[in-house]
Amino acid sequence: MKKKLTFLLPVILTLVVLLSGCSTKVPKYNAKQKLGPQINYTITGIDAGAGIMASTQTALSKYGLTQNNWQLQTSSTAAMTSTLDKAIKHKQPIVITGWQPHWMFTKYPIKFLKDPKQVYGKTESIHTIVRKGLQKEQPQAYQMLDRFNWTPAEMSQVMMQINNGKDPQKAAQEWIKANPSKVRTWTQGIRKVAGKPTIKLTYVAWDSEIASTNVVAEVLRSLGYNVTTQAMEMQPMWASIATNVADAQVAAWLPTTSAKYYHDYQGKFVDLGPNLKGARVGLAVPKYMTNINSIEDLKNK
Ligand code: PBE
Repeated sequence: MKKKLTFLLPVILTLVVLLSGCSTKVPKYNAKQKLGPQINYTITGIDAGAGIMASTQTALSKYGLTQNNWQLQTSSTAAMTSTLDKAIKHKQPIVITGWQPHWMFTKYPIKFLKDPKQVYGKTESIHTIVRKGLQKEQPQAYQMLDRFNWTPAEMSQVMMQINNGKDPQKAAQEWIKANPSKVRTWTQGIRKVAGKPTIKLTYVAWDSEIASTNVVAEVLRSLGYNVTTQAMEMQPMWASIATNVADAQVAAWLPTTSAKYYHDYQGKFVDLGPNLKGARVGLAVPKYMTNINSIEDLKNK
């Protein structure tokens, strides 16, 4: 009996997988039916620590969606974009946590939902945050970090290369090579340092931050620094700067997305201001969901 069961187990498991595969197959988006039930009142999110997740929880309550059974599903950027990919292939309904710059807006026909209550804010800037004392101890690195700034289009170029499979460091090196005049505005007049002092950069492994951190790291290396980069969750990233364990991060989405940590650690870091302007955060849906244009539509349509 036992033997038979062991033999049957793989067969049973395969059946279960196949059957559940069928039952989770969502039908195409139907504009004539309420959206909520079509997607189980679920917004597809990313990693729990991301600011966009906290903002989305606020949105759920401010727009009265929590009482309406709406929920936010935690996953990862990679899992979310792969779910989005499948939904779009089959014209299925989906609501995701979206942001720009990101290749999801280049690769897929998606649109931001209007946010009349301004939960996610209008536009955001990404700021460079360094530890106290860096200016005094590593003035060249400080100066380069202070000057570092680029456009969403420039960041997207690096992100796209990485999304196409290029190694992030290689993508950063190639972008630097292809954009010498831009890079010069960050480095001109800064003399190279001797003795290879170490600069520690921390970041969260979001696509935008993988791109920016690698570019900054390569430029600092060209100035003679030994640069280490370490990926971590958002809270430890802020803590690493506040406790002088790391030197800098270029991943502070403000004024809304990183607001919690910006306020929690206020006074324990130096804010060098925006390195990128015109970022945006919100909820997004495929463009074929033509009647869903505002977060309010999640409740009413
Ligand atoms: N993001 C990308 C991050 C910041 C960078 C929007 C996913 C977040 O904290 O939500």
